[in-house]
Parts: sequence; C-alpha cells; structure tokens
Amino acid sequence: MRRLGDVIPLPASVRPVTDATFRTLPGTTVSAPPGLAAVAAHLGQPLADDGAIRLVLDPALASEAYRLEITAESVTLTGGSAQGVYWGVQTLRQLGPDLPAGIIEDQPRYGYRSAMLDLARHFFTPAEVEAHIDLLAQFKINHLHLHLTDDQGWRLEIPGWPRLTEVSGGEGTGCDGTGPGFLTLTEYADLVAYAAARFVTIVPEIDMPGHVNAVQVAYPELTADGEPVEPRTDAEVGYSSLVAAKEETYAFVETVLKTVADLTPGPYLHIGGDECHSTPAADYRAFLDRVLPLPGALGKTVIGWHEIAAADLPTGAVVQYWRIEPVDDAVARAAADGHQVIVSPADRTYLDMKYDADSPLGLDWAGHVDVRRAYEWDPAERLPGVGEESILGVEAPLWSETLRSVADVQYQTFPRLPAVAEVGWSPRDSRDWESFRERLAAFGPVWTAAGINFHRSPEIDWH
Ligand code: TNX
Repeated sequence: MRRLGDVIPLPASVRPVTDATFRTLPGTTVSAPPGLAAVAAHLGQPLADDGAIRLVLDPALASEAYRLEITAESVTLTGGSAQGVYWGVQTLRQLGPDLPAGIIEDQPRYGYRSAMLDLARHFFTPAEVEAHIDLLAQFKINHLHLHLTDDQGWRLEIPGWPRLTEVSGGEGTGCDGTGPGFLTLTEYADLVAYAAARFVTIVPEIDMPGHVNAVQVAYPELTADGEPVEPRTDAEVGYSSLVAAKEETYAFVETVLKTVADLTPGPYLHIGGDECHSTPAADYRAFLDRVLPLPGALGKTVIGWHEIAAADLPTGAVVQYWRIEPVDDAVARAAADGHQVIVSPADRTYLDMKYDADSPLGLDWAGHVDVRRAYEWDPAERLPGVGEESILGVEAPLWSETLRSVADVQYQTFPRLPAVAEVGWSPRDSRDWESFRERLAAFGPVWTAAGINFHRSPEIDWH
C-alpha cells in the first residue's frame, strides 16, 4: 500500500491521522453534484446519492485547489472548482484502491504547468495526442502546447490556404520524410474539447517569422523573390523567414491567426519567434511590431519564445525562456515591465535531450538531461531579474526530430515529465530528490502494466 504522501507531484500538505484504511472496491459508490458528474466518471466507480466517496465544490478554495479527507468509512474530496476536484481525483488514482486515512490539502505553485509536443517534425494523430493528454493530466499538467508548424511540415488546415496542408502536411513531410499528416478543423476542435474535459488547455503555436520553409514550399509568393523553394526534411534551423516588407505576409498571418483564434477557447496564441537567424534584426522587429498585437485584437494573450523580448511587447505578452544561459537581459527587462515568463530551459526541461550518452533517441545540444537534472532546479532562481512574481509557470517541450512513434514520445517523456510537473506544482521548500526518486520508483510497475514505454533510468530503484 502507498503512504498518503506517495503522490507525484508532491501535495502541498499531507497529514496521516491514524493507520486506518479506506478500501475502494468495485462497488464502492461516488456521489457528486450535477456539475461534477463528468469529473466523477474519471473515478470509474458507480454513482449513488449517498456515496462513500463524496465530491464537493467549495468556491472558497482556489480554483485548482482541493482537499481530501480519508477515514476508514468515507472519502470527501472538496475542490475550489471542477478542475480542483479533477486534480484530487488524480491523487486518488495514484494512491490506488487502499487509501491511508488522513488529510491532503493541495494547490499548485504555478497556474501554468505545460508540456509541448512538436507535430511539425513528426505528426502524431489525434488519437495519439489524446492518449498522451491522459498521461499528462495524471501529473496535473494543465496546458498542452502544440507546435503545429515548422520548416518540415504544416499540421493544421487553414481555409483559403489549402496547399499548406495538401502539400506541406502530405506524404514525405516531417524529418526524414517520415511524419506526414495534419489536423482538419474538426479534428483540431475535437482535440481541444478532449483536452478541456481533462482540464488541459491547448496552446497552439504557429511559428514565425522563421521556421517557415513548409509555408514557402506551398506558397512561393511568400518568399523574398517569389521563387519556389525545395521541401526540407533535415533538422537544420534558422534558414527560412517570412518577408517583413511584403504585404502578402500579413494577409497570410492574419488569416492563420484568425482561424486558430476562432478554434481556440483557451486564452493563449503562441507565435513562435525563435531562431530567426536569417531574418535581419530590423526586419524581425518590423515583423513583430505588426504581428504581436494580432492575438490581442482576437481576444487572446500572445506568447512567444524569448527572442521576442527584443521587440516592443504589447501589454500582457508572455515570454517563453528556452535557452541554456541568459544571452542578454531582454527577458529580465520584459519581466521588469510586468510581462510574465514561462520557464523552459533546455538543459532542464527539454524532453528531446538525451538522458545520457547511451540514449537511443534525442539530441544533445543542451547536454544530457537525466531525471535528477530535470528535477533539481528552481524556476525562480534560473534567470537574474525574473523572480517568483514574474513566473507564469513551467513547460517541458518535446521536439520530434528524432521521434518516429508514440513509443518514442513516451520514452522521452517518462520519467522526466513527472519531475518537471513537480517543479511546477509542489511548494519550493518541500522538494527533495531522495523523496522524489522513491515516489517515482512506484510508477515502474504501473507504467509496465499500462504498456507505457518509459526509460528505466539507473538513477531510480524501480519497484
Ligand atoms: C531549438 S528551442 C528549437 C527547435 C528545435 C529544438 C531541438 C526552440 C525555441 N527552437 O527548433 O526543434 O531546439 O531541441
């Protein structure tokens, strides 16, 4: 049996009270008000008016907070909103059928706890992404950033620009030409709804002005000289750019962002902005001066990779920090101006880095990221001038240059994603590597039974 606190991410407060146990049997009933019926279904137990497991809403709690009171006879799970109750359900599911008596009071450190999946370098189907969302939500991840476009492919249908997906989402696209496919408008909307039912917000990214070779293959009028360019399936970066001085550029960008905004109930649109090595600095700024305000005009908050901090940021713009070390102080200046920062340093959170020299998949430009490196760091200590109050949250990006299957996605994700999830959720002072590696060890048999392909890191004494 697990101890009450044997949960990832570690709850904010855990108080075992007696050595009594609540035993969940197949017939154990759950009661929930109508607004929590959908959340109750995630417990997989029968519903009843007077259930032994009671789900309750208490708006006095923060919306993601929950409180779990376990006695030998009953379980009461109270949440500040349906989302808070849902996180409590994840805690219950991790604890298994035998629940130690006691009280857990829990709420996240950061409101933005995210994973990113790169559908451009290799496309994953809606069913594959949905299964991945289920695994992320178990660790209380509440955003999934989808990198939908890059040099090697374009993965979202855009009305009026059919060649984006016909050509750049078709056969032969993706790294090594092995990752074709795209989401239709309906598939995308269904995916957003599937995620929302698990309290995960989809954050769509359209990467620009760089990372656009796939756009320019489909529409040569968007290149500087209007000449066609060759499709690319290699993993180079920084060679393609939209043209800041062409009006056609903005007609294209406006249609794309409007389409994505209309499909996206969540508050964020990510416009990329990274690695524009072939865009002159003045053009980069001119482009962003036109494009950064567009999401706001569509009712959305704009996010960009931290390079956008070189431009004039509109109020509310969010900056996503990804580098190994600070290049300059632009992110700190943005924070001083009141901008929120998503912290995703490559040498800690990049799930596409190799674990060690023997890793079969992944890249190593940011070094090797083993489980301990993904765990033992603090977002508020990472960047001078970017303290706790400037941090929106953390993200673990998974770029897919070397990935060819869902099994590959899982191998890179587990067990590092749980480490980053705990960094984003648990109180700073409660985090402890020895405690984490013990709690993580218990997931070995769980993942094995579920058929999840995880890396059996030698840092963990797997059960
Ligand atoms: C850098 S991090 C990139 C991506 C690559 C990734 C590989 C960032 C914003 N851009 O284009 O896929 O490295 O690790």
